[in-house]
Amino acid sequence: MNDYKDKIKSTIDLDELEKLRIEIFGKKGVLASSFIKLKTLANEEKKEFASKLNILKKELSDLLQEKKEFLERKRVQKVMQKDGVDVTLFDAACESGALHPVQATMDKIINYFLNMNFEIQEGPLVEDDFHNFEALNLPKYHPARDMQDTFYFKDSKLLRTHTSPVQIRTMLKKKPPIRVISPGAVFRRDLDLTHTPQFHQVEGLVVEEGDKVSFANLKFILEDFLTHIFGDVKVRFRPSFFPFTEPSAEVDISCIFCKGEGCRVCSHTGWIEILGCGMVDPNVFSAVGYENVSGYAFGLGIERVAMLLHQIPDLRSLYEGDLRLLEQFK
Ligand code: 2U9
Repeated sequence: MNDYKDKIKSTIDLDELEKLRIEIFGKKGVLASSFIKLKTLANEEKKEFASKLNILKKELSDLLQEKKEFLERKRVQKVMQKDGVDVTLFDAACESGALHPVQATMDKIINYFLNMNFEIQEGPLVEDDFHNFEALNLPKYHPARDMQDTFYFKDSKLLRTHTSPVQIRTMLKKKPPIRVISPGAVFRRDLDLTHTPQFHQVEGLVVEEGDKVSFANLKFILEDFLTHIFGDVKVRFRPSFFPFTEPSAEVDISCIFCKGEGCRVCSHTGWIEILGCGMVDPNVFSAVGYENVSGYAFGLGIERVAMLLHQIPDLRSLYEGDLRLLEQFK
């Protein structure tokens, strides 16, 4: 039996060790037959043999366990040497990722408005006609509802074409004062250098009772916002039209590339259109059951801001997942 101690000590293979274990401890192993032999001995001899056998059993069991742990450690070391992988090692060359330029731009815009005491509101991407169009003073015959602009589902549901339905839902839920921005994805059937079928907007809405909210309030916040995002730029308001605001304006910044001198980006005008805004149309307030209130609203496309900030010429490249583009934003 003592042979087995040497055999265990000289084994260098886990499979071989397992065979030895079965030879010793198995049902038909040497220990089992020794215990059978024990029964045939006379009382005096039995006692001595049993004690020796039990000591040996313990020794063999300890030896086996020790050797097993040793060989297992060896096996792991061998695999690590061969494959060269140690996941616990610090890799100084490890590359970290970065926020997508659209997300980074979105965060920058959201942070400005959070600091200005606006709250964030989100809503469903699949909308209905009332929240996306009707309540926003976009009547049935309005061209913006055209099949060419809107993605429709079979059951008269649609993909929201702007985030304005979020503000409609907010007004239906609570009374003024309201001071919210709604960032998120919107969808339009459009694809070219400056349009993708999904893009992102941030819209803002401020409503108070009575005539407290004025165009001057709107002008102040947007001028402050645009110089916060684009630095030292001039801001100009141009009269415009939107169904949901009256009066309405489009807002331009002086071209950040040519400083207003005129270049290809600004079509030699010196100005770049950046957002739309206005005083909320009374028809919109009526649609949500608001009376005797005043408010302003604005909206801007995030991709457009990201394109200008990072000088990206083709909007589609933002969504192709090309590492050569994405790696520039680390
Ligand atoms: C409510 C009432 C009014 C949101 C507004 C614009 C003007 C606007 C465009 C900018 C570029 C959309 O992403 S874009 O194509 N937006 O010009 N958006 S006023 O007016 C609202 C919103 C909600 C209840």
